[in-house]
Amino acid sequence: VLPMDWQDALNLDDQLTSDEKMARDMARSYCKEKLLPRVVSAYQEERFDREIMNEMGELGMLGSTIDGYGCAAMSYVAYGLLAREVERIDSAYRSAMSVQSSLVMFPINEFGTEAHKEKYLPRLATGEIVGAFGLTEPNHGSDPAGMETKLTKVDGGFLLNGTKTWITNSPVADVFVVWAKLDGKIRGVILERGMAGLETPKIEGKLSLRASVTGQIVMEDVFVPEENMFPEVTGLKGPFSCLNNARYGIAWGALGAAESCLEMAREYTLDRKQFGRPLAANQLMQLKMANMLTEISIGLQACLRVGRLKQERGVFAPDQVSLIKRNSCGKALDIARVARDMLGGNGISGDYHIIRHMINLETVNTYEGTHDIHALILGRAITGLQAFKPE
Ligand code: TGC
Ligand code: FAD
Repeated sequence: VLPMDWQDALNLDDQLTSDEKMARDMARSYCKEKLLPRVVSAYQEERFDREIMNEMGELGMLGSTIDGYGCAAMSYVAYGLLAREVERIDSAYRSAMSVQSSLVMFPINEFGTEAHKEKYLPRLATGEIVGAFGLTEPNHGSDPAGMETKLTKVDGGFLLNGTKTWITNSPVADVFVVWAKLDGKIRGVILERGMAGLETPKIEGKLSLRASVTGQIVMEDVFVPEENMFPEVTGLKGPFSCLNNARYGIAWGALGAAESCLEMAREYTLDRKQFGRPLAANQLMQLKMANMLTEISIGLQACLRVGRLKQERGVFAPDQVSLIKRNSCGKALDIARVARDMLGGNGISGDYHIIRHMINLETVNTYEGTHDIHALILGRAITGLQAFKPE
């Protein structure tokens, strides 16, 4: 009989290239040495350490799938593996990496002019500058088609008015990819900190994703030069193409958080004795861990499959990304809740990490399309009928 390694139950390792394994191992060491020691205080103090972007940049973890402009040209599977390692520590750190890579560098590389790419990508890749992505508005979250942020044509460019909210990294960002309507059509523009009329107030008092800084982008008659607009892309497929990439990374990342919860619950219940024997010797505990391992292992295989399909076909099938984003986030949240319970009173202590993952995963299950919005995307794919809104 071949033994099963519970830490790699379906032999994911065998399906990775040597470059992918190297990227994963590099990220794992970095996360353990640099991110883990700071995360408990960062979460408690609601603090995002800006230098994390420089550290990730130095290791090629920003815009890692882009070829050129100082980026690492890794495979999409390697990008997923990075997200999984980073989110083992905290979803906030994966969020910082996702936004920079998938929501800022990706659209500049995909939709930007050569001048945009040369101006921004090398510095985003090193973490010298930080980017943010503005789609969500106070009155339009799940339904960005209704956005109110508006561009008005003026001499040499546009005036931009509106408010984006719940924007990861906006208070510390140097550049902003913002989506707004021009004559009723959605367009993307690049803004820079310091433009007159642009403010980025921080949203205080979050109880989830506290090691990430979140804010608004408030734009009052911001003059945007014509050359700051993405020239070709119009409509929702602009922002949604970025979301396909970010959602894919999240699907891997959320399972990293779940793996971390399983590892901690296993270790704790092996050490902790009640009624004269380790908690892990109880069938109820083993059932919980068996369920966790099953969901994590199957979920990772699904992420790997979607990553390989992207490599083969060059694009993501968005509904497949919805399937794995929804599955990973929902399952990871369930796993974190059960793992929290397995630690009893200690389960609510920050020192044991699980409750932090659990509370973070509430955000991860909501942003980039909520669990139910992805169910409706899948429902539409199954039935051909959209259920988001009245026809
Ligand atoms: P719908 O009619 O479905 O589509 C409109 C146009 O967009 C195209 N499209 C896509 N293109 C590429 N990829 C996708 N995933 C696409 N989905 C749609 C579509 O082909 C169509 O193009 P065209 O040329 O025919 O016009 O649009 P709808 O208004 O009915 O939207 C439906 C719905 C609900 C699925 C969509 O609005 C949605 O996904 N809502 C969720 C919003 C969301 O995910 N927001 C995320 C904000 S960013 C964020 O959360 C960052 S967190 C970062 C972090 O910290 O990690
Ligand atoms: P709503 O759309 O109001 O949804 C509320 C509830 O209603 C949800 O349960 C939803 O599933 C449900 N619902 C909505 N429509 C339907 C329907 N038709 N049928 C059934 N149920 C429905 N956005 C950005 O643009 N950039 C960022 O960097 C970013 N970072 C974020 C960071 C954090 C910490 C958070 C919390 C959010 C962030 N977001 C960002 C915003 C995020 O994408 C939105 O919160 C998300 O898309 C949901 O929108 P909403 O909050 O307006 O909720």
